[in-house]
Amino acid sequence: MPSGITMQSGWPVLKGAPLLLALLSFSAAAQTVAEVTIAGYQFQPAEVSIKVGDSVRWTNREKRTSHSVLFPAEGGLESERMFPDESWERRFEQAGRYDYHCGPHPEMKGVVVVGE
Ligand SMILES: [Cu+2]
Repeated sequence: MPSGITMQSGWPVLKGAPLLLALLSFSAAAQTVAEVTIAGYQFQPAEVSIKVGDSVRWTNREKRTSHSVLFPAEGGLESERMFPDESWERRFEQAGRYDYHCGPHPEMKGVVVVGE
């Protein structure tokens, strides 16, 4: 067993406080991830508001239809095609309004609003 680690109740317990503090500060600085579900040919919610540095994760919950997320204002930047139960995540580094739609189903629309 590595030094500095003891077993208590079946879980390894770290003796050193510095590592614990490092873990806590890491989680405090962790970004927020807003979840958007894709189901019934809709983005739910269709509008999400986040802060700069946060991410949005889209997850396809259809039974058999694949979808994507396409941002026409950014040269058609498009996600991978998401098959059922797959997801795609994007981090937003700049404030603004990001309208998007599904690649194969342009009538499916959504928007990400990124605030300072
Ligand atoms: Cu679609």
